[in-house]
Amino acid sequence: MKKILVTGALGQIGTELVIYLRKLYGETNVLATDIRSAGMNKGTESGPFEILDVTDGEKMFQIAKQNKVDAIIHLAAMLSAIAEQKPLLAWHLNMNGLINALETTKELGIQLFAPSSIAAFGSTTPKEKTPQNTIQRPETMYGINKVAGELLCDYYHAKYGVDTRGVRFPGIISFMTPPGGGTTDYAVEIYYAAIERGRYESVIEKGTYMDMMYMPDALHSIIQLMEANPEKLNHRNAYNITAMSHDPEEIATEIRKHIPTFVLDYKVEPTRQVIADSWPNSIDDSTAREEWGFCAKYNLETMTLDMLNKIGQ
Ligand code: AKB
Repeated sequence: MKKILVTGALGQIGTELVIYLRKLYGETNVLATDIRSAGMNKGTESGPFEILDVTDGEKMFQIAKQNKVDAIIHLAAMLSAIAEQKPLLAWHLNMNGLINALETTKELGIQLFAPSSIAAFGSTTPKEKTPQNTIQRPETMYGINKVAGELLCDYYHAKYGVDTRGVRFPGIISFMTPPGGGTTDYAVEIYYAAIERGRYESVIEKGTYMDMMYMPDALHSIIQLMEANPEKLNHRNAYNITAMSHDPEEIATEIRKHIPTFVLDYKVEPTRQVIADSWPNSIDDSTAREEWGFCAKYNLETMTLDMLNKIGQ
């Protein structure tokens, strides 16, 4: 049975991924790691957990070696909006964390999943149906980290044969653990606010479209790509994937089908808006569909229904 180490296991994706992986591969075969203690998170407490600061390469290597892991899923990162406030810290965490994961997987001859993001595109990238291979000149520190990360993962694959794989995640919507410091976070907050207060003040302007995906599709995509036949993977780092593209108004309209009195106001936050304006309106994920069968199940309608039900419970 495959043994997997997850970094950033207490984050938005990590929390749910660890639970999902443990169901698939067995409790003891998934080692959750994070810079914080697992006591803060019930789901991750059920199996092995180690404190790991991903900028400590020696510790990452030792933990991976001692636990004889076959793969690292490297999720620890600083997201786009907060990275604009702390660019040097973002570079340190995002780049050194990744280089340590690449060195560890190279030395141990194991697999690496390192996610990229729609942030890897910039304002000179074609905005509609952004192709798999296109201009990538992002204007944010996070985006620069992501492009550099994609190139490094390809480099380690070509030069050292490391089995690196990655996707360009859109904004991920979920109800278990909130995201922190991202530009797409509003699309999660809006659901909580709808249930708790019946109104929401969006930091992102109406008419701003960004790609989104519901968590179950994001989790499935990671496993599907990790298990895909390597011979079919011509664009390892990283594949465009998406499920939907919406602006705040469209999400609000969908919420109003369930909460008719829901009110959406705007208090646009300039930092996040500039970032959102530089990202694609919608990306083309046909390469992921062709090479490893990616196919999202949730759309805005089915996701909204599930989000409201789960938050309302
Ligand atoms: C962010 O908004 O920074 C992230 C992302 C799209 O990578 N959710």
